Amino acid sequence: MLADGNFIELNQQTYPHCHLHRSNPNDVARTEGLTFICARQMSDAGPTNNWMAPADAKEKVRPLFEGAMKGRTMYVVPYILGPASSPYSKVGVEITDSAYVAASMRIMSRMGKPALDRLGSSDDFVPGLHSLGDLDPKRRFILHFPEEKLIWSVGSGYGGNALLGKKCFALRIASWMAHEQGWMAEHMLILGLEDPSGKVTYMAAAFPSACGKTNLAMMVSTLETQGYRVWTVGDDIAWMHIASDGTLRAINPEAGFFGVAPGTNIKTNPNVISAAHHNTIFTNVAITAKSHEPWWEGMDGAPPDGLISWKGAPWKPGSETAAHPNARYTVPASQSSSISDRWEDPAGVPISAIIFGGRRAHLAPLVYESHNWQHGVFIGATMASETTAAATGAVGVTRRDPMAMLPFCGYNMGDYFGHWLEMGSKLKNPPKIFHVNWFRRDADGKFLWPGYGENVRVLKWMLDRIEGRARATETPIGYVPEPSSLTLDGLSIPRETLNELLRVDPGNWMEEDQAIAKFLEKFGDRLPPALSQEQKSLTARLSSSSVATK
Ligand code: TSX
Ligand code: MN
Repeated sequence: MLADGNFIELNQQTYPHCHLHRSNPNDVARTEGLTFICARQMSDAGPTNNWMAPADAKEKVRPLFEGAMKGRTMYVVPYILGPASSPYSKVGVEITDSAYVAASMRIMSRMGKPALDRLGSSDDFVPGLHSLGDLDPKRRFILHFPEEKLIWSVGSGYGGNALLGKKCFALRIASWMAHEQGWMAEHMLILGLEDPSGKVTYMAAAFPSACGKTNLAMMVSTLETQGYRVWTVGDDIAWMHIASDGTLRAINPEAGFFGVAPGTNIKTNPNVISAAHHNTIFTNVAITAKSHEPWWEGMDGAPPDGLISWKGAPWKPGSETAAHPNARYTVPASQSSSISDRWEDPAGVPISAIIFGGRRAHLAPLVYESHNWQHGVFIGATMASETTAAATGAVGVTRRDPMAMLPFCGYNMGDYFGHWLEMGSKLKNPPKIFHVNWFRRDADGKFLWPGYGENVRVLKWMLDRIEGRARATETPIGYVPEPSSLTLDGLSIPRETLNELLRVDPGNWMEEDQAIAKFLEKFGDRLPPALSQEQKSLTARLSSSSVATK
């Protein structure tokens, strides 16, 4: 890869065994418009997915593979998703003509011999066929055949389109399998919150993009002196099964972190910064011309002199960023000092809380708890984030992203909501479901909550709720913390700010409720009746809007 230019060597003193890969400038992100669920019935892909009939898709895309690998090296990449010895893990085999994909899969999965050993002579694996093709987006297709558990991807070498174990298998194909087999494949981080006695409580959390999921998964607690610490099990995907004792057990199907670099620094995520100093592949970051060290916007202060942009040209301050906004690090999970000692537990970790969230400038309180599992599923199904980056269009537009699965649910999302409801009824003591919003602003546009390591205070409140210690106030949307039940010592948050963080405005929520009702219509007769009932109950509670202390 060094010889053919696929890799550029980084500074081997300060970044040992680290390399830079530059992708084609027209191939820098997942392409959802070119991603298809090829189920026999269009209705099984549902209203939120692109669909092609399986035979039509194969006929259309097969010619793009013909001769595509001529003169290239073909890599056969067997891999395990999940700990090698876990009954919940699954095997895939990816065929690819990209050395970058093969090298990345070695970090992101258990690749090679462990996978062949696990597979033996079994044919129980998900085949994935990948070719770079000619990288022309007009000849790019990411196809999923869930009924035969098959993936075809051509025309892109970018992570989520090309590392077929990640979004294609671990989320889209796996969510279909999970629906068939009675488990869950979710776009969730998994963390453990250690309390002063040393007991660890595990939580899984789903957020839309740009909410800092990886940062939360690897958070450095500001309550460490009080004995509260956060351990990382995973930062992106959770596979969750109901164990024989009725608990929900989560494994991380991945073995690495494929994270967005820009914005990552010693303050926002110290653990990943120190982890990504060795054995790391960087994609589309800038580098310093003299010392060959990676750089990106938001790493620290001003850009250093002599930067080479992600496109390989000398960079000058101006319109384009030095690193691509979607530049990435690919780093082994084991290298994070926050990694949980149970991150490879074959039995998974028991999940006590599920957290949904989003970026809401004025609507959602810092945290609230659902009345029960069914109400929690309604909260997840209707979660939304307001857009920030000017690059993605209008700022402040509300985008609904149910369970953060909109681009990743491999089947009809109405059926997916139904599956969530059914899972809850099978769990002996279902996890509590919460919603968080780190992004509420005051009238001047200032963030009300300091976020980052201080979020442990919100996690602690959840733990106290689970253990029956913390008091909450019932509101039309769920239970919000009684201000005194939040641990705020060492933080100087004025009482008015706290009230504003926890406020539920019935007027604003009535507007939200109308938007939710409209959104749910999209799922037609595949929407579980329980969710329309939840929506109607919300309307009723908002109308009467009585507030009582539980
Ligand atoms: O990741 C974030 N988290 C979770 C951290 C564990 N971000 C970054 C989001 C983009 C990926 C946040 N941004 C968080 C947060 O909790 N909160 C905010 C908003 C915010 C930004 C800057 C400040 C405070 C809040 N700065 C100061 O208060 C000085
Ligand atoms: Mn993700």
